[in-house]
Amino acid sequence: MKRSWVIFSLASAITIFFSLAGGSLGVSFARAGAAFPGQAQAVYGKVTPNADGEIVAGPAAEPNNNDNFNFPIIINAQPYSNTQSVAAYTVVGDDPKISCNDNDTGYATAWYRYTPSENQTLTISTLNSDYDTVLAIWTGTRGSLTSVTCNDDFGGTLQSLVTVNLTAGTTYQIEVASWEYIRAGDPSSLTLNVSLPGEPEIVVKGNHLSIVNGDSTPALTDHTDFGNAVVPGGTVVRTFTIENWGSGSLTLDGLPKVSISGAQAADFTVTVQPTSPVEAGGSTTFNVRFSPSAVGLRSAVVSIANNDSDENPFTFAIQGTGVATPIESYPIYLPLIAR
Ligand SMILES: [Ca+2]
Ligand SMILES: [Ca+2]
Ligand SMILES: [Ca+2]
Repeated sequence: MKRSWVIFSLASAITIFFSLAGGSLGVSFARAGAAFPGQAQAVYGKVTPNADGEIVAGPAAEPNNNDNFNFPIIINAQPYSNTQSVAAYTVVGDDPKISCNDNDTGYATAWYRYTPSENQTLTISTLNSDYDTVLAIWTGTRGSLTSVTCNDDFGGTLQSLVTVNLTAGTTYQIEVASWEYIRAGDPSSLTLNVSLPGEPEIVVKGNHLSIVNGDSTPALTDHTDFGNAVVPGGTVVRTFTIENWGSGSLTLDGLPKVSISGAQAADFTVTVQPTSPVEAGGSTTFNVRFSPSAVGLRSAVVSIANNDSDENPFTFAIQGTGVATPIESYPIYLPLIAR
């Protein structure tokens, strides 16, 4: 087949007329400078004129995020963790069929890319994502991918985990597909983890938000700021979650497992301790009760001893504010004295 091509820039709301001789040909689109039709890459879409030779609606532009194979998130080093949303992510015509996926290509594909500088064995997982993932590792280029390995459901979860031998200098395309179609409002939080096999990865959350290890700025949003409690007697209880995003068992080896230190440590009590160990992909919770002994800002530090090699102990600051008991008011009735 013979092809012709032109390069031009487009502004919005401009109408372009194509003249195609020789029958019902289609028009393909590619980004300038990228590969063009026939080279299998960077084809943005193809439209075919109707019987009157008109193209009434062009193809949707491909997104410029890692929904698109051409815009992967580049992983530069490991251990690596990233959480993102795949809401509104799509599957396109040249997304590959995944051999371990009984749902063909799957849906809502997201792409990462990693090129190791040395031979490595790594564990790559989607543990702690909140939807049914399929994970596939490929080499090659768009539309011409060779499967290295893949996994649908790992260890009784709907998430995925592979341990793979990687060769120095080879570029690996890491694909996460959703097993099923993701509708608006469906769970769509993807967590991708890359770590050495058998390593745990601790993640601590308050109010469903990750708390950074060493966090020294308590916030109401992630419950590290407990807010106000009345002195005396008022209490505020917060629940925190410890998750294991790694592939090895996470051991909480403190005694107690969660301890409180700092200036006003006595105002904070761990009323429910977490359980240990936390298996790969698992989680546990603990409760902290704030009961201020004095008015004003009360501060302390939570510490969690564990076997995550680069986050032991895991610590974060907490605070709350003691407020005075409201003064109750009583109406006073004075006798009216007639003079
Ligand atoms: Ca996609
Ligand atoms: Ca799955
Ligand atoms: Ca870690």
